[in-house]
Amino acid sequence: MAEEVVLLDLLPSAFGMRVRIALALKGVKYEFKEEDLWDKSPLLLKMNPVYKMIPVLIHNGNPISESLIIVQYIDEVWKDESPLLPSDPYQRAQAMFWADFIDKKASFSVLSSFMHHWAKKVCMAKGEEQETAKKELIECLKLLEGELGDKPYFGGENLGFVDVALVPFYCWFYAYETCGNFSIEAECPTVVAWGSVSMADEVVLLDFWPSAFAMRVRIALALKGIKYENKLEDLRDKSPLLLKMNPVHKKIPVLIHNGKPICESLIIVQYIDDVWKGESPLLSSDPYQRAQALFWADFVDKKICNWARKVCMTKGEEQETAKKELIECLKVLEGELGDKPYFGGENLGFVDVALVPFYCWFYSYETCGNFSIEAECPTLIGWAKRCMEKESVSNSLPDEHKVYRYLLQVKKRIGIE
Ligand SMILES: N[C@@H](CCC(=O)N[C@@H](CS)C(=O)NCC(=O)O)C(=O)O
Repeated sequence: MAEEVVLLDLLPSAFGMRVRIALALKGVKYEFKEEDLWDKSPLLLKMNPVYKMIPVLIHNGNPISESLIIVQYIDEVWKDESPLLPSDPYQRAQAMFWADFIDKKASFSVLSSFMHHWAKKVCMAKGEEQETAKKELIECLKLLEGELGDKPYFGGENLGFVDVALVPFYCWFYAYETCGNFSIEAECPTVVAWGSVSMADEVVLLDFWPSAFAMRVRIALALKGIKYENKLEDLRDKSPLLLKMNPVHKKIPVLIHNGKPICESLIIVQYIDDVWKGESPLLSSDPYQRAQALFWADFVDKKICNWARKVCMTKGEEQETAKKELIECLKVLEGELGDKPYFGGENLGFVDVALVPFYCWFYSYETCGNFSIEAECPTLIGWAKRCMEKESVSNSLPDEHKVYRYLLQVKKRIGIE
């Protein structure tokens, strides 16, 4: 049965953020419904009649309220991915204790109306009251620093329940510091360092602008809305980082996620889809559909790349054969597309991401081979244009004339006219 997961939430709510983080860690897809807390929806009043507050998770029609209880529920229902609470009863009780401490003592939301906690006072009070609040807030954070110790996360090597409970408040630190005119970092550097590590997913792409393989990765990252550092490689003078990160093939693209390298564009796109599950899923969860998508992406690598290279790099009969074969392969892909808008169906999928980068090379193939792909494969060109209407695609692909100029330089360098 398909899971129906709905979240009644409000974007700046730290309590809502807890639930969003837990759902993202578990890779659970859900419908986000923004509430107007000044004009609460009948659904919210019905689903949380006791507190009438967000967040409320509605799982297959059943409502769950109170953020920490929701996070615990999520952890129990979606057990396999990123466990948040330890299974050991004592460790579990300890995690619950600190999450409860955060809610009782250091609960920092300025929006929540029922609280008299220190952070709220830092933001809302003045004078002596504010000074006391600042002192108490720092004291609470120092206690949390003590609990963190020298572990990277409260949960140990990975984010756990206490991390999910506390980290949403990290994005409020700036507000507290500005209202209270003090520096949390000066007082509690460890908790600030923990916050920035928890927030940061360090993503680096070793890239080369005309590479269709690298474009696949750029598109996937854009579709998932992931910020990353782009490091352009000079393939004639490869960086020590590239040689270290891809010692087997020494090729771009390489994705470096929190220090760990992933190589081979199709494997990288799959990895991105696995890690950042929530947004724009690329591969179906159905094993057969998944296998089909992998088959066609592999076909692009085996057939299209091969014949396209020959169209550009050969002459005479060899080139004529390559043109014929390329067109034939593109027609096979047209057959697979059928009358769907995308290979992925209603939305861009894995095969679309694998194939569309080659569209910005079509002009080069056509110019080198003196033929028109559009005349032979109009459906495919219609598909490519549809893909290009998406910013995640068009912003990831270079101009086709620039690609052609690059190709001419390469041909000249290796002595092909
Ligand atoms: N199968 C690889 C192909 C990658 C590839 O061919 N990269 C080229 C640039 S387009 C490269 O790094 N070439 C450098 C070299 O061969 O030394 C993938 O999908 O990532």
